[in-house]
Amino acid sequence: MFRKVLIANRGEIALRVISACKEMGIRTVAVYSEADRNSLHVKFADEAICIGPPRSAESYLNVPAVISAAEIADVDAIHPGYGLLSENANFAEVCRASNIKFIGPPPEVTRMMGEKSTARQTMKKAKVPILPGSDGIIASEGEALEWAKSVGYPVILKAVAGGGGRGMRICRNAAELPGLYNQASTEAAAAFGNGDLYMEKFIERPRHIEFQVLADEHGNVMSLGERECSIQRRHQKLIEEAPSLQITPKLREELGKTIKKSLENIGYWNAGTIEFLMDEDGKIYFIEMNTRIQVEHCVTEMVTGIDLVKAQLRIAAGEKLNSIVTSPVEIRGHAIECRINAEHPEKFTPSAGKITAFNVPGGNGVRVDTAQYSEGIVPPYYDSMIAKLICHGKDREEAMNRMQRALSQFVVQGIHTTIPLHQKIFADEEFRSGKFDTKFMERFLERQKEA
Ligand code: MV4
Repeated sequence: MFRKVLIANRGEIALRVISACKEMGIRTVAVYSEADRNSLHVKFADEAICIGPPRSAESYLNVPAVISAAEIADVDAIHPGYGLLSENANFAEVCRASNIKFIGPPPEVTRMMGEKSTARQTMKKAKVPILPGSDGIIASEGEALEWAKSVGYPVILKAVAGGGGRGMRICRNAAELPGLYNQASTEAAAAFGNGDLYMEKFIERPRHIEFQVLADEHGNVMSLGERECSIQRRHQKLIEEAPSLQITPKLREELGKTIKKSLENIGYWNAGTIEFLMDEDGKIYFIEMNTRIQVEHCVTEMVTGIDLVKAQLRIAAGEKLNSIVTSPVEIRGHAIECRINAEHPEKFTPSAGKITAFNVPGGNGVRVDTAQYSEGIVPPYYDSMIAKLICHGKDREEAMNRMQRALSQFVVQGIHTTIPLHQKIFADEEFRSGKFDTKFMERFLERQKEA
């Protein structure tokens, strides 16, 4: 096992990784920006190194600064967390060249999956269901028109380098396609430095369902079941749960097997997530793969009892999956996560500043992952998520009731948070019914306006 690990991240995920390391007897090195001097990840790591000014581009995203810190501290490995450098194949390559183990998949696979149309083709070859769409990049408006005609409108244009909704356009007829093609391409070029597009049949009211996988460096892959992530606003997830009410044990088993085979073929390792859309008929289609640990990994941990971050560390140290997960994966009960953001709950504008009071709920079936504390500062430079509140119950009903109880005991003063918004969602009949799709938040916010 590693002697010493550097955590190239901040906030709750940096603390999450530090916690896993502490329990495994691994020494930890935090890196931090000037704005994070008083952060808990700095306080709880064995060592901490300042790597630059507040802005991420000058600190957490500064590859030479992170690598220098790793060399000075003489670490064996780097855990990138999520976001920041976690899906940067160049960073993983620099780690490899510097003889530092990158805790994640090999850079070749990260690069391939980052190229969304290539990922689509790879999954198609492995018999994972994909949506009707283009075979690779669409080079011109003319080609786009041809594909749209063969696939049938509506279609969606997506950036090959994209993800998270940027460089995407929904197109409903041939007349509007050329304009939307140019908009999407221009937006993608500005955002990702790559304007290449591909195309899929557009699903009007999809559910977003994703499968968690673990894979070791000896060719063994395992599915840990799915998460339902349809409650989102502007491509930011607000609530995630496991399992999904839409996935039968049979479908879970079958998809799990298909996913396992597909990832064995490409030489994937470490933790990963396969994203699917489910249409109104319950058919499920691959859309993209995330080659990192995700924010919402905790709901999978709660229902499987598997510590995913410890698993990541053990996989990266060369252990085999069957020594990490020693009994068959079972889904026990139901878990739901609320992302608590420092935002105005109605305007959704960021709310940075000093937290004057902070009370975290606890008790049976409640988990809070946060790096915030009373008198702490929420800096304006980073993602607005300040805590994750995760509740487990014997079934969805108990998990929801527990969440309502825990939300009522979660006190954050001095800044605005999304806690009041979450309380309203958990009182909403459509949410409680479990029958919703990615358009839920639009409908919900309309209902709130009327009320
Ligand atoms: C789609 C889709 C419908 N059909 N693909 C959004 C983020 C990215 N990961 C994939 N996304 C979507 N892909 C097909 N073929 C619907 C979404 C989607 C969405 C699209 C436009 C505006 C808001 C959206 C919210 C959730 C999902």
